[in-house]
Order: sequence, then C-alpha cells, then structure tokens
Amino acid sequence: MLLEQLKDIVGPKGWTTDPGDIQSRLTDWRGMVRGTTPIVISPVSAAEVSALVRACADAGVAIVPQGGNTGMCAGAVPDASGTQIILSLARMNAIRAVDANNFSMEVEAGCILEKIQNAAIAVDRYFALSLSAEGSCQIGGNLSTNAGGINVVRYGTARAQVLGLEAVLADGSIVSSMRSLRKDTAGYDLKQLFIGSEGTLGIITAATLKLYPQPGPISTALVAINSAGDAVRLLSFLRAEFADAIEAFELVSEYVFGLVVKHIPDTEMPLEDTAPWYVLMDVAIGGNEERLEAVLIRAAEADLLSDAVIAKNSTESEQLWHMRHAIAEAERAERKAQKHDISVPVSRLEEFLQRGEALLADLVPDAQLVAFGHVGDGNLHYNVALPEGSEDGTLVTTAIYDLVDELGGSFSAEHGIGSLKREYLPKYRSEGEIALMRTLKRALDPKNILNPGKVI
Ligand code: FAD
Ligand code: 2HG
Ligand code: ZN
Repeated sequence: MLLEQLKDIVGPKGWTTDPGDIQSRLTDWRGMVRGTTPIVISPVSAAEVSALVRACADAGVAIVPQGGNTGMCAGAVPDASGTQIILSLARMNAIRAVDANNFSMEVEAGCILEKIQNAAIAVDRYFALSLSAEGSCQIGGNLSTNAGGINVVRYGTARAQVLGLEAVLADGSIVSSMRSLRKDTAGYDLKQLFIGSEGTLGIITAATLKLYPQPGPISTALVAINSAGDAVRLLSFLRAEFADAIEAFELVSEYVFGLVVKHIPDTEMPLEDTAPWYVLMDVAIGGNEERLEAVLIRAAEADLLSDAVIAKNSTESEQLWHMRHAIAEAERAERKAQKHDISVPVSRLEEFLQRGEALLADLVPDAQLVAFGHVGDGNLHYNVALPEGSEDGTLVTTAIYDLVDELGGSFSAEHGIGSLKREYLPKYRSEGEIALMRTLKRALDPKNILNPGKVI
C-alpha cells in the first residue's frame, strides 16, 4: 500500500525494486555494512520529497537519504530489517542559478561535487570544496557530513561554503532559507542544523553555495620530511612566507605512498630517496615557482625538509595529486584498516603521533599504521591495519580515541558518525551535549523516521 503510494508520487522513472539496480546501494563504499530495502525512490523536486516523507511519516516507515554513497561511516545504508526506504537524491541534480557578481550558486542536493566545481570555473569563479570522491559524491552528502577534504586549510569545511539551504522536515514540510547573503543575523541560523547531521534531522534538497575568486596559478610541491612534527613546523614557516596562499597541505607516510604505488597503475614516487613522511602542497603564488623553490631551500637549511620536487607543469601536478587522491582506493585494495579520522590541535600533532606509536607498539605490535591526512587542519587519518583475524579492533580504537580526547581533539573530525561510530559519541561528548542532541532529534523527528540508527 505505502509502496504503491510512493511509486505514484514519483512516477515510473522515479523508483526501482529491481535487485540488480539496488545491489550497490545496500552496502557502503568500503563494504563494512550491508542492509536491505524494499525500494529505492528517486524524486525530482522538493515537492516530491515532501510528499514522500509525508506518506512515510503517516505509515511510520523510516527513510535513509542517499547521495553518492561514498560516505566512510555507513550512514547512507539501510539496516537489515528490510523496512527502511532509500531516498536517492540522484535525479535532483540541476544547477539552478549562478550569480557571478554575488559569488554564489544555487544547486540541487543531488549535484555531483565536480559538476559544481566546473560550473564555478565556467564563470571564472571557484568552489572551494575538494575531495578524492568529488567525481561521485553529491553536494547534499557533502553538506550532510560537513565534509572536509584538501582545501580546508584555506577555506574551511563544507559548512563554511553555504549561504542558504532548503530542507524537508520529518513531517514533510519544506523549510527554505535559500538566501544568498553573507550577513544575516535574523534569528537562529537554521541551515547549520542540517549541515553535518547526516540526514537525521531533515533531507537537504537544495543549497546556495559561496564562491570565491579563482586562486590563480597553483604551484605544487612534494616535500620529503623526517618527522610529522617537521610538517607542522614547515607549515608555520611557509605561512610566515605565504600567509593564506597555502591551498592544501597534506601529510602522507612512506608506507601509504608505497600502497599507492603497489595498487594503483601508472604511479611512481618522483623523489629518488625515501623518507618516513611526505607533504604534498599547493600554493597560490601566481605561478612563481622560483619563489617557492627559494623558500623551500631556506626550509631545508633550517632542517625542516630533506628533499623536494616542484611540479613543472599541470600534468606533473596532476600526477602528484593522483597519488594523494588514490590513497583510500589503495588502502581498500590492500586490507581494510580500522579507520580513525581524528583531529587534535595542530600544535599537538607531534605529541599525538609519538604517543600513538608507543601505544600501538604496546597494544598490537604486529599492526601496521596507515597514516595520512590534512595536517593543516590537525586532521589525521590514523588508520590501523590489524593482523588477519585480530580481535583487538575495539581495544585499539578506544585507546586511540582516549588519547585524542586527552589531547583536546575530536574522535570524529571529518567523515561523520553514521552507524559505525555511533557507540562512541556518548563517551566523547558531554552529557549536556548528548541531551541537547536528543532534544533536537525528538523535536524535529518525533517518530524517528529520518535515518534512524545513525549518529544518535
Ligand atoms: P552519502 O555517502 O550518500 O551519504 C552520507 C551521509 O549523508 C548519510 O548519512 C546520508 O544519509 C546523508 N545524506 C546524503 N545526502 C543527503 C541529503 N541530501 N540530505 C540529508 N542527508 C543526506 N570525506 C571528507 O570529508 N573528506 C575527504 O577528503 C574525503 N575523501 C574521500 C575519498 C574517497 C575515495 C571516498 C570514497 C570518500 C571520501 N570522503 C571524504 C567521505 C565522504 O564523506 C564524502 O565522500 C562525501 O561527503 C559523502 O557524500 P555522498 O554524496 O557520497 O554521501
Ligand atoms: C581522504 O582524506 C579521505 O582521502 C579518506 O578522507 C580517508 O580513507 C580514509 O581513511
Ligand atoms: Zn580525509
């Protein structure tokens, strides 16, 4: 009965129950969780989303919003009950308007991130969010997880790229704050409720995004360093030289680049000698490679790096970034590691890594650290590949999160909570914070039909 109602709302092109079509939507990108669903429903407008949610609310049936399904915490996957409905935003993929003089763009939630970046370039503007999954993740998913990526060091996370938002609430009503203002202090900032809440408080249907001027020619350098602490000191050194022209500053361990070379075709390290760590950086200084080289030479004289290569052209730059963007794929091909997308204050990264190393040596000496990440934001992917058959996963994860917590960091800095990290939220957030989260969830979704079992 409900299924027939949902089918009528979206018409014949808007739904599928074909197991072949549905398969890939039932499991997350890493294959950690598998669920089932009776139907995948794909509306084309906020009005259709509204009608679908109203029908599900009346029937008390849960909805799992799904974007590109590239999330790392299994937040877009239904549970195993077979009752939860997947609502895909894939057909809501229009760029509604671009206002070049206001440096803003209105998009539907199902727009692929790369399409948005290209639409900005087409009017000589820049959309600042960039991550390895940009060819398949959707802006609705990016906003729902408050995604980070490689440019946060300069432009902030997804949250900072939003001027306005449209969302459908759990009772089917549509709330639109699709304003394109940089200044607006009228009441609560409602859009921020939905950003980072992983589909548990509402379904994002559209957003007004902030654009920037093009940063101009980018110079890319790969730098070899002896310790992760040197990466932090190098960043401070470079910031004194280049202020906020550092567009990206990514740390990668020797082991991790080794995984990329092993699993990803046509990749090789451009530096002859190996080093324990590398930093891959983009600097927007008008294409002045001589200046970059001179500064890196001074950094080497200050013992902050041991070797460096500067890309001579965009092809070389793309090759270097290809190595970085392939890391998650390479790690997946090798072995599923325990993922920890943690953050600590940048100034405490070195201490975190030293203490983390000692902790792992003590707890699981046979484990392999798979560490890389967005060091400019203090956000590391401190992933740990445990020996086959090991049952120490929870022990290791808890020990790492405890250390992060002690250093004033966050156990979940980039990918969200989803279903995989849900048990840890009450441990690392105060009672007051958890109580307020529950109050918000109850107020906005009293029947608990929006992505139940996720986050809280
Ligand atoms: P999905 O995976 O489909 O969904 C994610 C969550 O958002 C789910 O809870 C889902 O229910 C909810 N959701 C989706 N759309 C909506 C909507 N319209 N309204 C309400 N809720 C919705 N993340 C980073 O932050 N930084 C990175 O650098 C990064 N790199 C990645 C690299 C790779 C190779 C991969 C596979 C993933 C990476 N991710 C990264 C993880 C992931 O968070 C991002 O890919 C992206 O933000 C998820 O978007 P999506 O459209 O795939 O969302
Ligand atoms: C990245 O920075 C993503 O590449 C994925 O956030 C991190 O695979 C991971 O652990
Ligand atoms: Zn990341």
